[in-house]
Amino acid sequence: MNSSRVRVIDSHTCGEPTRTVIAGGPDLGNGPLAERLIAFAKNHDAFRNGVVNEPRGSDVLVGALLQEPCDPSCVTGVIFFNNVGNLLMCGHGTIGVVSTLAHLGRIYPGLHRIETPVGVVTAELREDGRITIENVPSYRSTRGVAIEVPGFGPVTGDVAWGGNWFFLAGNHGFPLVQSEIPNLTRFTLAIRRALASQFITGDNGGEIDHVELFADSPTPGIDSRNFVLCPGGAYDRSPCGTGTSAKLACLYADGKLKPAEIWRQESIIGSVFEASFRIHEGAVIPRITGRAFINAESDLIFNVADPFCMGIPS
Ligand code: PYC
Repeated sequence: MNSSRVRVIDSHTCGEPTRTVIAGGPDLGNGPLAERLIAFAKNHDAFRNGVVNEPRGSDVLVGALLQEPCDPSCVTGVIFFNNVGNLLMCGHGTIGVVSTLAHLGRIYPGLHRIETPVGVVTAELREDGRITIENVPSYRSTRGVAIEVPGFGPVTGDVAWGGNWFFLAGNHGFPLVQSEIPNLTRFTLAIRRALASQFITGDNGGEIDHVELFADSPTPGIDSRNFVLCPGGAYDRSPCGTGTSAKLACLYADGKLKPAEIWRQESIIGSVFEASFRIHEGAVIPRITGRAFINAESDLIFNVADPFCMGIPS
């Protein structure tokens, strides 16, 4: 046998793609998801590369590897990965996974629990296809961090957790429009390098691998537009579930948004998440509503005779 197959379902959530591996993935055992994530990163990086990167994928694709959950009240466990490594949590990806499970007839409208390496998230699948996820507790760890960004000058932003670590800045001087995407990408990459060189991290040294810029939206009824740089250098086509969660935590900390108030977050391509939060034991629990569409069901073929069987090495 010189080839193997990996069964995937592709979807996009507000424009941001998710490739869910439903069969043919590596065996990571049945320990806690955080341990399985470490095993995946250590032993199966070629698989990650082969599934999401060229020639089968692209920089923007996020992979979701379904796992048997430890907690039997969860419908599935999931490990998210991208073009350069793994994601601890992924909001648009969770919405994509829920749509995929519904497409497969494994779940129906109602409430579902999903295990991730950073905790259990819940998802409500509605009759109209919209999905609301309730994310992990989110919080701002540092307010008003001033950094010097080489080539661009000083920038001030907050550091916050929404399932991943974010640097969030509103006062940056760039218009958030699609024609500016190459410049926004250069700018946010420079911010990320500056954060690393100035040893600015999330709590416990957590790497700030996402940068999120905000501006007003030109669309009536929308509270804000964002541009989100993802760890591998691509920008999020969706408003970013974990990034919107981090934003809610900052708004709450600043007294600008109350529990249950709606925040409409628009992405740089104009897609929208409707967000709100509740407070549980003092923590912000974000709720993010969006919609995903299935756009492919396929078998990835891994042929050992193919020199780029496991993706193009970077
Ligand atoms: O929706 O949380 C998200 C996300 C993270 C990276 C890309 N999308």
